[in-house]
Amino acid sequence: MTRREGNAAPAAVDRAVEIRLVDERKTAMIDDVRDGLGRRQKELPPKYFYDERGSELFEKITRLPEYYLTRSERSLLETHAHSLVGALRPRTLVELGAGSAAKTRILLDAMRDAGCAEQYVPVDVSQDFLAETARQLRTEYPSLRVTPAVADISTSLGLPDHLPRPVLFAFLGSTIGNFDAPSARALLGRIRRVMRPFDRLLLGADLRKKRRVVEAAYNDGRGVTAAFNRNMLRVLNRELGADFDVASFSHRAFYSPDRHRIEMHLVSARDQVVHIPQVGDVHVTKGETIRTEISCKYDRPSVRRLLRAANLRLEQWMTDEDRFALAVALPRP
Ligand code: SAH
Ligand code: AVI
Repeated sequence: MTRREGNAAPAAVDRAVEIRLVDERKTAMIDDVRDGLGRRQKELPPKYFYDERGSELFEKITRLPEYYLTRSERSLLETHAHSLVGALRPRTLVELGAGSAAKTRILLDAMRDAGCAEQYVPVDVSQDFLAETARQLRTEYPSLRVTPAVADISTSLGLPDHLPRPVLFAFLGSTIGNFDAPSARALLGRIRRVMRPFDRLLLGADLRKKRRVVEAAYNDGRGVTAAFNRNMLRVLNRELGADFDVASFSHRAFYSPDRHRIEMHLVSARDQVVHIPQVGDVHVTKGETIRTEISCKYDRPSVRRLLRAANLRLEQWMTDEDRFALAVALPRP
């Protein structure tokens, strides 16, 4: 049964659900902040970048000359979408971390051209941004059923019960790289458990390459990535009533070749105490950093291993001059 089919008046049910979701988000945020800022290397989960402003800043990042990821993935999708969709003929596209779904239009167009497009389920934590994405897509694809799901995919996918099969699950943009290995395995395992034999996963993965190229992508000349990074503190100030002095934190991003990942940090310019209601006082020393994101980079064997650990099998591997890869995976029995 969907939410709107219950006995209570739909508006009242929706309001109650919304209040519960806001409460749950706040409780989870307090737990995450207490846990993350209590560690020796302070850290905060990257999902808190994405309020409406954060999502818009990310969109700006995708247009930066240094940020090759989006352009590479787009060109791969343009080259391969029709043959992928032609082979699978998915009736549903589920997209995790959909954001503005800018590149998704390439898949949706291919599904429409193949005459198989029935339903699109964009899943994202960024509630208002997701609602706007869904609104625009309903206008652009009037015969497509667009059913957005607000969910934190690190705990649950939040999918509707009955989806027309086969389903193509898309996890694009190399967002998988923002999860450490155990969380990435758990997330892919969650996807695997809702897959049926003819469903497929389309995974975007940024590839290992020269340090200078990767570091430039996360240290753009216009300071958009720095603003995106600092936005997390603004989110915590607004949602938790914290008093981070945002201007006293600077952006740092570096590639760790041993761990094959970018780390993004906020560096404190001075000794300070941050007051966070329901968390307490957090002491930050001059030069101390808060890690806000990791962005793992892959090669074919590491993607294959990651998929395998989640009981998925790599079926197809497409790359764009070894900058970025699209992997197609099927469920192992
Ligand atoms: N897929 C798009 C957007 C990538 S940005 C692209 O390829 O350009 C990452 C997206 O994932 C954002 O929209 C963000 O809100 C969402 N996101 C990040 N962490 C998430 C989480 N834990 N659960 C659900 N969505 C998440
Ligand atoms: C969403 N994610 C894959 C981006 C990345 O490249 O890791 C987020 C980002 N962080 C800084 N710039 C972009």
